[in-house]
Amino acid sequence: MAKRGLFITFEGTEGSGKTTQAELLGEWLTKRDPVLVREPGGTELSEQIRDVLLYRGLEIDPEAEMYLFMAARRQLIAEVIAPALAAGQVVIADRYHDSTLAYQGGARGLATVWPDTFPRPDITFLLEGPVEAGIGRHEDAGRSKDRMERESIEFHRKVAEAYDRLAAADPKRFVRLDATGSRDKIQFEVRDHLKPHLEGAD
Ligand code: T5A
Repeated sequence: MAKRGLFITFEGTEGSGKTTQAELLGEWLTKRDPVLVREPGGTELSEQIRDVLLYRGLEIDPEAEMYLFMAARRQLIAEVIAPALAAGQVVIADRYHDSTLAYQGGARGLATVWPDTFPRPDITFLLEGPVEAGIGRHEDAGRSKDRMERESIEFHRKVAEAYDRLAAADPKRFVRLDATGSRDKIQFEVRDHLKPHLEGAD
């Protein structure tokens, strides 16, 4: 059977520390030459869709929004994720399809599916903590709010509840981490959980 790499994803609400942890993990795994991707984005088309989704201040129909996120993802899979996994590489994704299930499914109330052509992650780290704390981190960093971040606190609470349900339904794949811990503590836990997977991936 063809060798498959290791597919690691990070999920969570706004400002929960996904990017920070994905980057720290990339540094730890640098000798394995991991592929780091962020969503939406990571290809020319996907970055253009990201601009439309996050920055343009457009009124977007919720279902159209879902398909745009998924179109950006499908292009990223085709150009980057699937070839890297087929080549046996480690792929680290800062958000993936669980974001669509939580934001468009859980918070916007749309019916969602997991397309057969979207590879399933081997392990998903869910960073959990009060949604206000994550939004507060962005405010502390002086970052202006994008189209999604401007949604109400109730919207972001629904996202957190949806993540909670997703993790409860798939405890083998999800690893729940306390996002209120220090960067180093969280990263230590990430590495600890990954050790058995990495032995298998050698
Ligand atoms: N979206 C996305 C959907 O609705 N559907 C989808 O299918 C997809 C893929 C993406 C938006 O699109 C939505 C979700 C989002 O609203 P984005 O800009 O990529 O937009 O937003 P996020 O993925 O949420 O990324 P953020 O930058 O907002 O948050 P992160 O990556 O969770 O947090 P991070 O690491 O950037 O950290 C935030 C701040 O906190 C500090 C960092 O230094 C930084 O200042 N920090 C910590 N501070 C204290 N303790 C720690 N442990 C810390 N870790 C990080």
